[in-house]
Amino acid sequence: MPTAIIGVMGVEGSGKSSFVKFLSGDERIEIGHSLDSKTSSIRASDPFQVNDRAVALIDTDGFDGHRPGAERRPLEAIASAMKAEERGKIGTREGVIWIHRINDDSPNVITEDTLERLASVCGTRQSPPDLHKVVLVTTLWESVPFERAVQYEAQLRSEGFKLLLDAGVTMERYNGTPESGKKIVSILLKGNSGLSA
Ligand SMILES: Nc1nc2c(ncn2[C@@H]2O[C@H](COP(=O)(O)OP(=O)(O)OP(=O)(O)O)[C@@H](O)[C@H]2O)c(=O)[nH]1
Ligand SMILES: [Mg+2]
Repeated sequence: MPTAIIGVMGVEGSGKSSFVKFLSGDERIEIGHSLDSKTSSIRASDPFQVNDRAVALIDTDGFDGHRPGAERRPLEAIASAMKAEERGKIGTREGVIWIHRINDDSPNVITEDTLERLASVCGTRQSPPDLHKVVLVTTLWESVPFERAVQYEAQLRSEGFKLLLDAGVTMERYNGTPESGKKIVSILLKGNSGLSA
C-alpha cells in the first residue's frame, strides 16, 4: 500500500516540527528555540508505521495567524508535495494536521476561503467544504494550568475554530507521548482513503 501522506501546518512555533520529528524519528527535522519561525523549507519526513500503514508527515514553515490568508502558502506547499508523491506513486494524500498551541488565545483568522483550500488539499468536497480529513491538534498542554487549558480549548471550539469544527474537523489534544501522536494520525487513516488530484 502506498505511504499515507499527511500535511502538518500551524502558526510559527506551534510545535509542528517537534511533532513530526518525535513521531517519525527523522533527525533532519529542525526544531526552533523560540516562537519565531524556524522551519524555512517544507519536507516530508522519513516514513514510520501507524496501524500497519507507512506514514510520512510534511513539515511546513509557520505562518502569521493574525493575517487573513496567511495559511495559503503552507497549504500550497503541502498540495505540491502531495502531488509529487502521487505522481511517483509513492504515496496517497490522507489529510492535514493543523497544530495550535493551547495557550494561544488569539487563534487564526479562518475564512470560507481557508475551508475551501483545506478541502482542496485533502481531496474532499469543496462546496460546502468537507473537512473530515483535517485534525486540529492542540499542543503545550503542560505549559498552562490544566483548568485554564480546558477553558482555552472550549473557547477555541466555540469561537476561533468554530468554522473548522462545523465543517467536520476533529479536535484532539497532543500530550507528547507516542500513543497520543499515533492516535491523532490514525484518525486520518480511518475511513475513505484520500483522493488523487
Ligand atoms: N513543552 C513543550 N515544548 C514544545 C512542544 N512542542 C514544541 N515545543 C517547543 O516549542 C518550540 C517550537 O517548536 P517547533 O517544533 O520548532 O515549532 P514549529 O511549529 O515547527 O515552529 P516553526 O517551524 O518555527 O513555525 C521549541 O522550543 C520546542 O522545544 C511540546 O509539546 N511541549
Ligand atoms: Mg518547524
